[in-house]
Amino acid sequence: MKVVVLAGGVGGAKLADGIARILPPEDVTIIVNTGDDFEHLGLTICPDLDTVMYRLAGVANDETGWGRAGESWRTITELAALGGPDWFRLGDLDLATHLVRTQMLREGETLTAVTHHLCQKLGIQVSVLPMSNQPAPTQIQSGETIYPFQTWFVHEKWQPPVTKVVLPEDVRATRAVIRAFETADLVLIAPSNPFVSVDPILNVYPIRALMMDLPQAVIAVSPIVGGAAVKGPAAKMMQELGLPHTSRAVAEYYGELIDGFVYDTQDAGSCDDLEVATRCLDTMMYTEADRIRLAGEIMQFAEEMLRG
Ligand code: FO1
Repeated sequence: MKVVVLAGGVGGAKLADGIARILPPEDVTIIVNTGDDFEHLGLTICPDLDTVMYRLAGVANDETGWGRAGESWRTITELAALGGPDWFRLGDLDLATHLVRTQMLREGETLTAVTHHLCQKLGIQVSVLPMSNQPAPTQIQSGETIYPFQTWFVHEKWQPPVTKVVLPEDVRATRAVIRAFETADLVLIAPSNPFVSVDPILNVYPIRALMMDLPQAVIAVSPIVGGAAVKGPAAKMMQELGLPHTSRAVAEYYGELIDGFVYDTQDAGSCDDLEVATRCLDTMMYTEADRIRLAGEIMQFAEEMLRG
């Protein structure tokens, strides 16, 4: 069964890893949000691509969820001593990724080609695709102020209340992304932030239309457990955007886009009367074994759905 996973951030990377560990590599494509990307210190930084690649390569930093395991901070420490900006923490190993990516982009390679190169060097066999080769920066409007995403998320610690998530116009999917949707039997929306990890992917033309039209099944996994986000600002944003911060509200937010919805046992009973098929599972992924178990249970749910 050919599976496409829409992923951004930490939760997305974990489910992508679980799926990658139980299916043949040629059947798995991870489509990653690039709305968090930005230019910083002259480097092109792609946090969600890196979080997904590092997790798939087994070198992710489990404490922070981003960056590399076993990281050192000599360069950023000296950079700060020299008066450079150190609000966005760049580790020494992580910097190597940004340097290689920036150099290859400057030589005219596409972000898709750069990502493929990095995946090969990191020993990743599944296909990891940026949603687009064009810059597609997400901005956060808070009242009269519009923040670049990383300024809001890291520098302001996602505290400014969100009035609106501002997504770019006219961003187009790559041919590889379109082909992945056209050959997919199943599309999984990972437990990522619906507004700043998933919506930016759906905003890329023609991804939302492909997901609505193609006969394959679409299953979303709730990033909200017990009324809170497992990690990050999703629940806070739901409140600020006037939505209940519940897993049910996530299912309703995705609406007709999804055919199935996976939510956590902590919310058992809250989604039973939804129109879409639902499955109540332990969705917490603390360990690799958790990631493999959950991926298997979701695939079983999908197979039952596809068998009809
Ligand atoms: N998130 C932070 O909260 N603080 C940081 O200093 C930080 C540095 C960083 C460096 C590289 C990278 O790939 C990600 C990094 N992140 C950091 C996470 C980043 O803000 C992502 O956009 C979030 O994980 C949301 O996807």
